[in-house]
Amino acid sequence: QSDTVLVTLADGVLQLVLNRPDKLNSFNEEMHMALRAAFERAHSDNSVRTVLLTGAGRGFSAGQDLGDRDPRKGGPAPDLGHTLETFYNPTLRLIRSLSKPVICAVNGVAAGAGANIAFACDIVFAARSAKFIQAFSKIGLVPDAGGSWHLARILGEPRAKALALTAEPLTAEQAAEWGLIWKAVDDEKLLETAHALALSLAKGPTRGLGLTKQLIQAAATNSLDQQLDLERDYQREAGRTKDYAEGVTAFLEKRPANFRGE
Ligand code: T3D
Repeated sequence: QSDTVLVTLADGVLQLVLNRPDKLNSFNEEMHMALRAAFERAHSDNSVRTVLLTGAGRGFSAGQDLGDRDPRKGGPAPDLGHTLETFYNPTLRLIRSLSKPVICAVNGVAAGAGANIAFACDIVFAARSAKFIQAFSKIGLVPDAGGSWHLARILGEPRAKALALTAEPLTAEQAAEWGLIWKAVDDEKLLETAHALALSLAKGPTRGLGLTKQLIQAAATNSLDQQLDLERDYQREAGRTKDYAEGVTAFLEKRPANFRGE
C-alpha cells in the first residue's frame, strides 16, 4: 500500500489523507493510483459507509505535480488527454458514482485539479484559511477534473469564466457563499467537524443516502418528468430496505434508529 494516501477505516468511515505534504499533496502517478484504489475499495467494501477525504500538512492539494511535467527534461510533449482519461477522470467518476456520502475537509490551498476534486465531493467543509484556485490558466491549461462542469453549473457562466480565466484565489467563505462548498469552518475545528458528520452519516441508512445522492446528481440533466419518475423508482427501492423498516419502527417506538446500511 502506498503512503501517498493514508487510508484508515473506523466506525464505517473510510478516511483518506492525501499525503505528499512537501509538494502540497500534488498528484504524481503513485498518488493517483492510491486514491483511485481507495475509492474502488469504498465501492466494494460494505463496511465502508462514508468516505472522508482530506490532506496532510498545510495544503489540501495543488493539483497535478508539475515536476512530472517538466519540459526541460526533453522528450515529446505529454498527451494530457491521456493522463486525464487514465488518472483524473476515473477517480472523478468513482466519487460521483459511489452510492455513499463523500465528505471533503479542505485543510488548506486547493489548486487546479485539487480544487475540482474537492468540488466533486458531496459535502465539502473548508478551513477558513483555505483558498480555491483554478490555477490552470496560469500555465496554459483548461479546467479539468470536472471543474468546468461544476463551476459553470453551480456558479453560472460569469463567475465560472472569471475564476477560470483569472485564476484568482477564492476564499473558503466566498466559496461557501457562492454555494461551491457546504461550510467554511475555523481551521482548528475543521477535521473534528467533518469527522463528526462523517461518523453520523456512517450510522445512517446507507442505501437511502446513496440513492439520495444519485437522485440529486441526476437532477442536473433530467427534466422534471424524468426526475419524478426517478423519485418514484428510488423511493420504491428505498422503501424495500431494512433501514426504512427500522427507521419507521424506531419512530413509532420513540427510540433512536439503529441503521445497518441494509
Ligand atoms: O498534467 C496533467 O496530467 C493534466 C492535468 C492537470 C491538472 C492540474 O491540476 S494543472 C494545475 C497544476 N497546479 C498548479 O498549477 C498549481 C501550482 N502551485 C501553485 O500555484 C502554488 O504552489 C499554490 C498557489 C498552490 C500554493 O502557493 P504557496 O506559496 O502557498 O506554496 P509554494 O511555495 O508555491 O509551494 C510549496 C511547495 O510545494 C513548493 O516546493 P518547494 O519549493 O518548497 O520545494 C512547490 O514547488 C511545491 N508545489 C506546489 N504546487 C506544486 C508543487 N510541486 C509540484 N507540483 C505542484 N502542482
